[in-house]
Amino acid sequence: MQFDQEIFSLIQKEFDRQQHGLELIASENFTSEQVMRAMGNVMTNKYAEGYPGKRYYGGCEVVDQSEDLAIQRAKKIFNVEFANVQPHSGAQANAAVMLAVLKPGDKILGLDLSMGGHLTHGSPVNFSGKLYQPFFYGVKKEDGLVDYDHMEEVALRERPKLIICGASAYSRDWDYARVRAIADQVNALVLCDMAHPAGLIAKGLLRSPFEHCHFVTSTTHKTLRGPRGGIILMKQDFENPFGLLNPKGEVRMMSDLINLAVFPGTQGGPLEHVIAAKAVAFFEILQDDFMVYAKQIIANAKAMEKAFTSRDYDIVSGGTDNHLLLIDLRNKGISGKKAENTLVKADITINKNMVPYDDKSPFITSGIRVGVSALTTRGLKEQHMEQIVDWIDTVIRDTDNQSNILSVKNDINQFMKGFPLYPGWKI
Ligand code: DSN
Repeated sequence: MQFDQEIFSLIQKEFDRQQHGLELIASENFTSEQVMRAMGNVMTNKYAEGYPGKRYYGGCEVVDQSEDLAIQRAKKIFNVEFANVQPHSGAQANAAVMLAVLKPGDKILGLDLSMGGHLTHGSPVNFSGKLYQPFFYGVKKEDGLVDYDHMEEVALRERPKLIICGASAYSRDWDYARVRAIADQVNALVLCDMAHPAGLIAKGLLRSPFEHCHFVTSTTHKTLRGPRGGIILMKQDFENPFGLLNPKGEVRMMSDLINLAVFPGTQGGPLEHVIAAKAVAFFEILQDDFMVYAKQIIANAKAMEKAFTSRDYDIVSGGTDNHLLLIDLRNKGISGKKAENTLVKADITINKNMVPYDDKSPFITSGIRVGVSALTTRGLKEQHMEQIVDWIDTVIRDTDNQSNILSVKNDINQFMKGFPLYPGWKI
C-alpha cells in the first residue's frame, strides 16, 4: 500500500502550527499522548451498535469492557448514577436529550446564541430551532450577567418543556438552583450543557449542576481535555414525566429513553476508539494532578483578566470565574473579525465572537473570546499571561504594522519552544 504523503505532511504541518503558536481558543485543548494513542488504534475497526452486554454484533467483549470503564469513570468523576459515553459530539448529546424528552414542535428555552449561547440551544439554523419551538433569555445589558428574571418571564409566558442552561461564551458561574426553581414553576425539565467548564466542575471549582439539572451534557475535549466527543449524565434516573410509554405500555425511565435516543435514535455504531480515549481522559481527571491543572486554569484566567483590564479592555460581565474571557473590542475601534485575522498572523489563535447586544453580524462581530485551558496544559502560568496580553495588545493596537506583527510572531515562536508539545512524538 502506498503511503499517503499528502495527508501525513498536512498532519505534520498542523502539529507544527499547534506547537509554535499561542492557542487561545476557549473550546480547545491538548490531549495527553495516551489519550491520542487510545484514539488511533484497532478499536476503530470494531462495530458495536448497542450497549455493553447488549450489542448487535459479535466480538464486542473487549470493547464492552472499555466502554464500561468509560461509563464507570464518568460516573465517579461527577458522582452521578447515569452516564452515556457514546455521543459523537456535544451537539449529538444535546440532540439525544431533546429526542428523549420532546416531541417535534415542543417549546424549548435557551440562552440566545448572540448572548453567549450555543447553536444547539435553539438557534434557527440548527435542528434544535427547526424541530422544536425555540425561545430565548439573555444577559443583562448593564452587567452582562445571565438575566434569570428574563428567563423566568419567558418561561411563565411560554411554558417550555425544556429549559437549557450553559453557554459557549459566558465567563461566569451559573445559578442552577434558580434555573431549577423557574423550571419547576412550569413543569419543565432542565438540561445543563456544561461543555465549556466541565473540567472545572469535575474538580469542584465551580458550582455543580447535578443537584438541580435533570440532564447534564458535555463535550469531552474542552476543559475535560479528552478526545473530541460528547457525554450525557444524570445525577439520578427518574420516570419520564411526559408520559411516553414503551411498546408494552409501561412508563419509561429516563435512562432508558436517553440510551434509546442516542442509539438507535440519533446515532448508529459508537466510536469505540474514541470511547476508549474518553476512558483514558476520565482516568486522568480522577488523578490529583488534574486538580492542580484545573486550579491553574482559573489562576491563569484571572491573571489574564487583570492584564486585559489594566490595558482598558472591556471584559463582558466584568471578569471571569472560569477558563475564558469575552472581550468587547468596540472601545478599541476594531472588529472581532479584524482582530482574529490579524492575531493569527502573529500565531495567536483566538476566535471572533459576538458580544451581548452586538451591532455587528456573526461574520464580523464586536468581540473576541479567549480561553486559557490549552496554554495551561502547555505549562504556562500566571506570570506568562501578562506577556501574552501584551503581545495581543501590541498586534491589536497597530493592525497594519506588518513588521510589528512579524516581530511578535517571532517572539511567540521562540517563547513556545520552552513549552514543548508531545516531545519526541513522531507522526
Ligand atoms: N464550537 C464550540 C465552541 O467553540 O465553543 C461549541 O460547540
